[in-house]
Amino acid sequence: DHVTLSFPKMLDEIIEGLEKDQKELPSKYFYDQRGSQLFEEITELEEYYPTRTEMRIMQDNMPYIIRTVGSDIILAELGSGSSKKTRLLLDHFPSITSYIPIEISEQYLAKVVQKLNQEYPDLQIEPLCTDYSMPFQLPAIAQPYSKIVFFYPGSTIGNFQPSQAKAFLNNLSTQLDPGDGMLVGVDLKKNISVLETAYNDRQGVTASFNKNILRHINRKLDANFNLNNFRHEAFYNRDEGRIEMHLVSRTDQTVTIEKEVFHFKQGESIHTENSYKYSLADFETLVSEWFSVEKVWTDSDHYFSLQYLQKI
Ligand code: AVJ
Repeated sequence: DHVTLSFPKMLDEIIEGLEKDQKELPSKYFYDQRGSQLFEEITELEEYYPTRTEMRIMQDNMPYIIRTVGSDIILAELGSGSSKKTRLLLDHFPSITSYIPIEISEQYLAKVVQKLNQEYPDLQIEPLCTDYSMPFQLPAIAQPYSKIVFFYPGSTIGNFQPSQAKAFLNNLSTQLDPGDGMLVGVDLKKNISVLETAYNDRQGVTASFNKNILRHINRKLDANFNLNNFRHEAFYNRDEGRIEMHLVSRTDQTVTIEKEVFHFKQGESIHTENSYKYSLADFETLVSEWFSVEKVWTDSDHYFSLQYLQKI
């Protein structure tokens, strides 16, 4: 974990979050190997509509998507995880010059790249283990290519607050020339009960995923969170247009992280994740300083969208 989850930075970010009045933790720290696996389980849940809806949109529009994205491209995937959606593209895309999976969870990335190398022996894969919420540099590609396309599926862009999303888009766009692009999945505003059900599954996989952030901190840092002393909470915040996930303290308790002591009152929460839901118009406004929205594909329920943006 030398690149991003380096000890001092992780510690600083965690202490900073827990010192706030509303305690918070950066959601990227869900994703160690176990967290990535739990997220994979979430994507297969009946209640969690985004993954299968996005996959369906991709399958239903594949020739059109491929025509829009173009050929001889460098495909750089942000938060590549299991690369399952990329496989869909790779299987229909004869001419991806290089694939750059960008992923914070180092061991998970190594495992997935090893598998991809076996499955796609002709594909040039240049993995990049980094925290892409910070400025980063794409590796240099030796072969000729027509353009760079970032692939950012899953509505993971919804984890950023709008101001953070703009800073992120600004960073990304420094790596792009006009005509380069981004294929991005964006979850849409919808019936609140559909949203809340998706983040409160009956099997409690989302609860385990949420609590894994504490386990990850215990493992990486000298910390003593007791996972049983927190309960999962997820709800739609209508004013902010986002699902919020929290871990609520079941009792008054203290937790020590590298000699720093934190107090939790019974009922006090740690805010662990935002998942913004957009209208098509709001998303277009969000990106408009850097990108034009070239194409939008959605499902028949208008639950989710896949969008092709072009750098302007
Ligand atoms: C992968 C970040 C898009 O916000 O829906 C799933 C993560 N959190 N269940 C999301 C998540 C709780 C997911 N993203």
